[in-house]
Amino acid sequence: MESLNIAVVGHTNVGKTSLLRTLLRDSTFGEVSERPSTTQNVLAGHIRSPQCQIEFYDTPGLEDGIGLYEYLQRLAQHQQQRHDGPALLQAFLDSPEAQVSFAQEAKVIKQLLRSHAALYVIDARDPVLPKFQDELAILSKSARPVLPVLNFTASPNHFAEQWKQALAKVNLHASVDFDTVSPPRDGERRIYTTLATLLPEQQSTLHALTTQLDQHGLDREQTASHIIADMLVDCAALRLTVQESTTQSVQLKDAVTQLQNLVRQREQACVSSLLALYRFAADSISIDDLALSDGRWQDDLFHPQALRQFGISAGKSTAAGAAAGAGVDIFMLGTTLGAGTALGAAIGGIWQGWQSMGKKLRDQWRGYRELTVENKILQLLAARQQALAQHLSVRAHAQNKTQPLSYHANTQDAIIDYIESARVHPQWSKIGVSVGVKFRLRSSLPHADQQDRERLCDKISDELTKWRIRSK
Ligand SMILES: Nc1nc2c(ncn2[C@@H]2O[C@H](COP(=O)(O)OP(=O)(O)OP(=O)(O)O)[C@@H](O)[C@H]2O)c(=O)[nH]1
Ligand SMILES: [Mg+2]
Repeated sequence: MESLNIAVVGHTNVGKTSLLRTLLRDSTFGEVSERPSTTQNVLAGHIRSPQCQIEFYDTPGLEDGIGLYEYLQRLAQHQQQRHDGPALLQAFLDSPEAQVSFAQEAKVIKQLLRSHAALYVIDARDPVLPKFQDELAILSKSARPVLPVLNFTASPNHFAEQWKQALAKVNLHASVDFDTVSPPRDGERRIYTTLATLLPEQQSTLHALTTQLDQHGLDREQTASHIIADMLVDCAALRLTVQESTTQSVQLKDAVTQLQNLVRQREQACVSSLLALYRFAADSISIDDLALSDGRWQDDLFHPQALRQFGISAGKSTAAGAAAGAGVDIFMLGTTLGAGTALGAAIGGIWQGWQSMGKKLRDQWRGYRELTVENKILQLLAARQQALAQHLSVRAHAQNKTQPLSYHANTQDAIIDYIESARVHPQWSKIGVSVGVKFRLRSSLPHADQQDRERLCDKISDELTKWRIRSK
């Protein structure tokens, strides 16, 4: 399949590379900086699928549009076909000036002549100056469709209207308002649908691209839910065993700390997976940097303030702090469970498990206590990761500063009921526990268990997706 080649051109520092980061959903594409002339060479990025293949070319800024336009005019006087724009541009590329005075501009023109169309990026905060009009006059000689992209339109003061009038005067009647850092919801789609009107023979490719973008968006949402559900099941099923005699001792505190650290690490792994899914660099966002719109999201997972931020009541046990086992349910598996039918029934699976353990094993378990992660913490984990997924799904890849999360998560009871059901299946947790445990976790689950775990993850994941869609 022949690829559709699109050059991204414009004055220096107008956001060409940033636009490509956003369109390619790649926060690592090229180099972006506040200083001019950051991009020195043409850099390609692509979107490829069986249905469409698009190559984008980032180019250096057109710095001396005025000088180049004057040079082209002089060159045209000696040209036989003075109305053949592409031939004139080729004559420029073949001239010594393309190596010397206009080396940077020559790279842009060369790429333009190799492309099917160009996106001309404009910093709409700039008034329409002659240098930009000269740039447009040069581009028009390429005989390639040019789609102006009015960037920085989310800034308070911009001249987008004046730009549209000026563009119409050079027969550029279609343009798209954009902002690479805070892109309008349908901005990307409008770029492609407008391009399709300028490139009728590429309509099916561009249509396939927009369909693919929609489908990928849906797929990403579902995968994000699965990533979160998997983490929640891992944390809900996580169990640490300590000797009963150590209940009031330093060891219990250590075990609580260990459990908390394991949960923190598992949450961080979930953050990393979500960043990779939405194609953000692993170090582009840390969980501590994320702010809620009404305050910082920097409190530790096990701090009552963290719960309050997400509208989860801290309750007495958690508010009492870590010494009382913040975020941790402590229940006896030994004597209490062995004798107390009520508790056994309440935690169903464990009771069943206890009965089927056999005497030898039961005797081994007597005198031990188990630590698991409290429901409120599971709720908070769900809320935080949901907020993160919501944020990443709309965050532009050109954005270099972390913006506050405008989304307020609210946990749903249905989800917590599902999540909690994993508590009685300690073997479902993939979290590696080595110190302080009585039994090592199984490295691989029996098939039936694997299927049950998958089914639960699917259920939780469906609920998570519905929840995010409702909150949009
Ligand atoms: N607020 C805001 N900032 C933007 C936008 N587009 C780009 N920027 C910022 O503007 C600066 C220049 O962006 P680049 O993408 O490097 O611009 P460029 O056109 O590729 O620049 P050169 O490669 O030097 O020609 C960076 O600091 C970007 O973060 C936008 O739409 N809104
Ligand atoms: Mg650049």
